[in-house]
Amino acid sequence: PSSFEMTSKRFPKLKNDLLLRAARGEKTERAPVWIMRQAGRYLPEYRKVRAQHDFFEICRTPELATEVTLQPINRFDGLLDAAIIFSDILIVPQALGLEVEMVPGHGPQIPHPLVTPKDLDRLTEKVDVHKELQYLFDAITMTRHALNGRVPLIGFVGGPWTLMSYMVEGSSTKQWAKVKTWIFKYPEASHDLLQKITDVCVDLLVGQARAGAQMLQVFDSWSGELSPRDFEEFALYYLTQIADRVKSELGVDAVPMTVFAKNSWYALEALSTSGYDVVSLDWTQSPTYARSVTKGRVTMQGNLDPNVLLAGQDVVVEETETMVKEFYSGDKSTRYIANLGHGIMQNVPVENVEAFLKTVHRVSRQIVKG
Ligand code: 1CP
Repeated sequence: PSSFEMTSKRFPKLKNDLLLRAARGEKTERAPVWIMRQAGRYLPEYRKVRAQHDFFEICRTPELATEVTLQPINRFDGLLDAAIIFSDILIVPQALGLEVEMVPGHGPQIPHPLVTPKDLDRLTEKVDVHKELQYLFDAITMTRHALNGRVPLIGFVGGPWTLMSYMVEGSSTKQWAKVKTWIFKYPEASHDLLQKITDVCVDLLVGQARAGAQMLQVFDSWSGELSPRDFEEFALYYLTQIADRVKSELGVDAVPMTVFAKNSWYALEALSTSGYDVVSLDWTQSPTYARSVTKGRVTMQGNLDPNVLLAGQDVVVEETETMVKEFYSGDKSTRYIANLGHGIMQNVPVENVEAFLKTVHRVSRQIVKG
């Protein structure tokens, strides 16, 4: 066994396994809850670390990544049921040989994006994730120890389509004209690129689980830009491949996996049979609709509009209560993990986050108790 596998056997015992039980479809005494992008700019303690260090420097320094991952766990002590490792989806394009900068106020920028299929020659032929991204595995192992079993640790990657979008657009242009040109004008090269990205994602997820991640999430944040047919060909095919390959490579050590294909409401049924244990929902589909489509095959995660947290605390409580009740709809055995429908915004008041978490605890516990 590798050094990771050796270390993993000595991890502290998990004291709160609500998230993992909910993911596997087991009964929980209340809904587990965590927040996409919970470690980040809405926290003053994060901004303090960020003022002293470059974004990717934090990712690459296990001590800093561990510190930042634990910030929301410590601040909302006992209220969060998961930690998610501090990193970014864009470490995959970096491993493939593209330069990525994090420009404050603008998000990620790739100064030399892929323009035509000829540019695929610029990508690293065969990526060794242990050479390029070992720091992530080290950060995960260190964080898992530092968590001391308080909550499970989630590892993640970006979905291949979303990563291809960044690699071709060069930033989050929110227009997708360049990457759409690729799929319509160069479909074969697009598939070559998506497959290359997928191979790295598989290795990266397997490595994260072996390093100590207890659950894995794939963020396909821009999948909703595709037509249903193109989603199937350019996104779903690779998402399914990731779940299959990661689970078979991990074998008996497989961990639950979540897929988040934002705005791809039309694909909900397909996603619920794509090999993932959990489907993370954005706010554009109602819990009632999601229940009726997924029929208990998977655990549903989500889906409060992140903008609700910008309103008053009374609104946060009311909206959260309505969401939780609708997910359960009177059925205590509903497979459910509470979350937002997308990442938390940077200007959210911290008290509203606490109100969201406390409301999920209170309302879901009440429902399950009956
Ligand atoms: O707490 C956590 O959730 C862990 C850290 C995390 C995660 C899961 C970060 C830190 N990024 C991500 C995933 C990620 N990154 C996604 C998928 C989830 C989502 O859609 O929100 C995407 C699309 C990115 C790309 C990215 N990186 C963006 C989005 C740009 C856009 O177009 O909206 C941004 C702003 C970043 C930078 C970033 N990543 C993470 C943080 C805290 C930040 C802020 C950068 C800073 O501190 O300057």
